[in-house]
Amino acid sequence: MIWKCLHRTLDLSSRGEIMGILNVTPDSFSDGGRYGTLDRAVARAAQMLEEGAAILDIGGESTRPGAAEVSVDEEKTRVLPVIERLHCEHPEACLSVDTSKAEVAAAAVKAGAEIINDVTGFRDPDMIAVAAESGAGVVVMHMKGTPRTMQAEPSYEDVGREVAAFFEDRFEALVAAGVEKEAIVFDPGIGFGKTLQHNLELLRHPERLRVRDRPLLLGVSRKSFLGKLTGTESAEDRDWSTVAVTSMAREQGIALHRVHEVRANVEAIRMTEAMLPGA
Ligand code: HH2
Repeated sequence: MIWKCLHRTLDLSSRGEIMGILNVTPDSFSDGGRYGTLDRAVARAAQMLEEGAAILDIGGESTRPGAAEVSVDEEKTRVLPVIERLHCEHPEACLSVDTSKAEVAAAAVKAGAEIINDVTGFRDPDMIAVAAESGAGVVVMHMKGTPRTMQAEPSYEDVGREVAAFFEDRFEALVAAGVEKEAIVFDPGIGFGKTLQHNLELLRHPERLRVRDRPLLLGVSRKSFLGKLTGTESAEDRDWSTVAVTSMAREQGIALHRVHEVRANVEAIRMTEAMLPGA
């Protein structure tokens, strides 16, 4: 199983990869404001690469429920200098931009990003056009509603079926617009318009989310459902429960993991891979 991302191809057939989160926002739920200056963001990125992240996901707008909206210009001002500098100083890193805005995505790819991670799942035709024209890898995430509305009593008849149907629909739209099949990765969007039970149902049956044989990416890192199950109030105390999910998800075949704490999750996937039958 491969993932084509602009200038490189990741081979995920027997090796998963960690995507380190770099939020250059003042208000992200667990690390908001921490990497707000260029030097601090670049230093954090270097640390994550050192710890084994193959991909860095740079985001300039928080998606937490009720977060303030950010203009195109503001988002560009936040993410582009970081991407430009990382592209120059760490050409080995595969850079991803976490955005739902086509203009930001296009500028980020120009600046050196090779992946577009869109939490709205490429519902905007302009985003699809940027993906097709650029040749970037794409992360199609499922979200019910918008960040503002998503946690207002989300309900599904069958969450797994609905998420898989969304992936199928987006796959058709992206491929019809000229995006290569091998550039597409799917993400069930844990916590995006989902209750605790919906999140658990998705995690129990990742095989139901496997659409068109494309890899899955999972973003559970420090999310509130972990706190509900383990009683950890503070997001930073949820790294151990994150690692537990990463290990099990890797065992179930999920290759890509978007996390804040890189080293522990890299070790988790390498250990799991070593124990898989036939390794
Ligand atoms: N989760 C968040 C943001 N982007 N992208 C993908 N593909 N999958 C996810 O699960 C996902 C995502 C939310 O987490 P975080 O970036 O830590 O917080 P915030 O949105 O507040 O910046």
